[in-house]
Order: sequence, then C-alpha cells, then structure tokens
Amino acid sequence: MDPSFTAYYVAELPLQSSIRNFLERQRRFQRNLAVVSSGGTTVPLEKHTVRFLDNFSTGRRGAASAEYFLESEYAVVFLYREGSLRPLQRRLAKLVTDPVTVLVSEGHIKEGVASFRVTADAQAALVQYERALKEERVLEVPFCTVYEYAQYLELIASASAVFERNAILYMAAAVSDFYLRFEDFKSHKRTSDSALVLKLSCTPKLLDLLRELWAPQAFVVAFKLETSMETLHERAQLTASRSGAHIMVANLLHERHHRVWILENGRMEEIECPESDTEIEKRIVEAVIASHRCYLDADR
Ligand code: 9Z3
Repeated sequence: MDPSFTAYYVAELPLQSSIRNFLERQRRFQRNLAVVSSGGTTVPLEKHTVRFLDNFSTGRRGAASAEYFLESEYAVVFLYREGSLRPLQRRLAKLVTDPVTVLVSEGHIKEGVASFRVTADAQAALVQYERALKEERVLEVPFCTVYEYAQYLELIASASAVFERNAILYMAAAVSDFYLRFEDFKSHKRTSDSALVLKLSCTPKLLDLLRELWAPQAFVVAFKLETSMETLHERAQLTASRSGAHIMVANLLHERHHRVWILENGRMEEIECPESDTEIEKRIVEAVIASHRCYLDADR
C-alpha cells in the first residue's frame, strides 16, 4: 500500500483487543461471521481538523443489513462511521414520534410525556437485537476518517481469515476514492489568504486487498454506486471482475433505498421494493445468505 496513505495509521487501534477477543469467541461457538461496513469516510485537510471532505452516506444500508444478518444467526462486526445509523438505534429514533415538541413545551423530558408508537415489526427487531447483545454476537467498531476505516478493515479482515469460507465481508460503506497525501497534510488550520488548490491521490483499492491478501477465502459482497443508469451496470461489472468480489450490488444514488441490482456470476438481477413494502436490505441479505450457503456447500 502507498506509504503516503499508511503514514496516517496509528501504532495501536483502540478496539484491537476487543476485536480479537470477539472473533475468538465467535470461532469457539462455530458461528458464521458477517463483517458489515457502513456509512461514509472523511478526508481531513488538517491534523487539528477544522475542515474535511465527506460524502452523502447515512448508514441505513449497513445498519439495516446488520440487523438481518443477526436475525439469521450470524455474528456481526459492524464497522461504522461515528454518528451514522446503527442497528437498533435507527429503530428507536423512529419510535419517538415528536421529541422536539416535548422538549419545547416542557423544558425537559418528563417521564410519560414522550409518545411512542411501537410497530410489531420494530418490536420484533428490538427483541432480536437484544438477544444478539446478550449472546455477545455483535461488536460495533466506529471510525471517522478513510485511514481509520482502512486500518480497521485490514485488522478485522485479516483476523477473520481463520473463518475461511464462513465469513462474509459485506462492504456497504461509501469509501472516499481520494485522499490527501501525507506530505500535503497540514498540522494547523489553513489560512484563507489565497485560493485553496488541493491535489488528491487515489485511495488504495481495498476490495482488491481483501480478496488478494487479507481474507482470500471469505465471501465478498461489494457495492457499486453511480448517479447515472448509463454507467452503472458496466462499471459494476468492471469492478466485480477486477476485484473478484463474489457479489456486486449496484445502486443509483437517488433510488438506492428501493431499487438495486445484484450481479453474481455474470448475471444481473433487479430487486425492487416500494417505500412502504419490505426493507430492501432484507431482500439483499436473503440473497447474499442463499449464495453464501452455495459457496459453503461447494467446498464440502
Ligand atoms: C453503497 O453503494 C451503498 O449502497 C450506499 C448506501 C452507500 C449507497 P446509505 O448509507 O447508502 O444507506 O445512505 N456503498 C458502496 C459505495 C462505494 O463506495 N463503492 C465503491 C465504488 O462505487 C467501491 S465498489 O466505486
């Protein structure tokens, strides 16, 4: 990997030993593993960061998918952007119907003032998630920058290589394609005395590293995002064959939460879920798990 990228790496990641302990525990219980990446990465422009580049990702795809993997008895490492949606939490946020009114009218939240509407679906998800927490089947790992993301991904993917074909790497995070070389990184806030011209370099292809080096036997699910239908399928196919991802999920920015295409073995299948219908992540995870089973059977 380019030393100008890894120059941002820290000597020791905060959750290093929790990750190793968690994975060892899941191995002892012979559980299948899903590593779900979620949310967007930042590219800071200064060490004492005032300004940074970011992207649109909300984390819904990753958070919802993690819930469905847990529902199917997988152990889950949820590698997510700090502040983006998280499993369970995203459902709790929907339950409080009008927290702002409560705060404004009362000055503080009194017990019994907030109103909740718990749908059967949300209730079931809460129960499922609580069970996964009790069974210690889920570990959440927050990141912020593209460098933290890459360093955690390398650590988690390499440590999960012992799961061999039993691990799914489900790469839903929207990872910055560009970064600022370490030599151009400023320690303190940039002045605004003159125009700022930034030259960004290409982020190392993490998908390729996953397949080639870090977890060569894992089942890899990658996501391709485009903003135009004209380029979507062709670019998804190109990235799938370059990286060797087993499944490529192609989506368009503005309809990503109700339509995707699943590309597998050269075949493209469309999945569409109207807003009010089943969450599209449920359908994606079902398709991924079915393919993962075939991948496991092929090895027996
Ligand atoms: C996706 O395409 C995800 O589906 C979204 C989900 C980020 C669009 P939200 O978080 O959105 O629910 O708001 N993720 C991967 C996008 C990506 O960066 N892919 C790379 C690329 O398109 C690698 S294949 O080049």
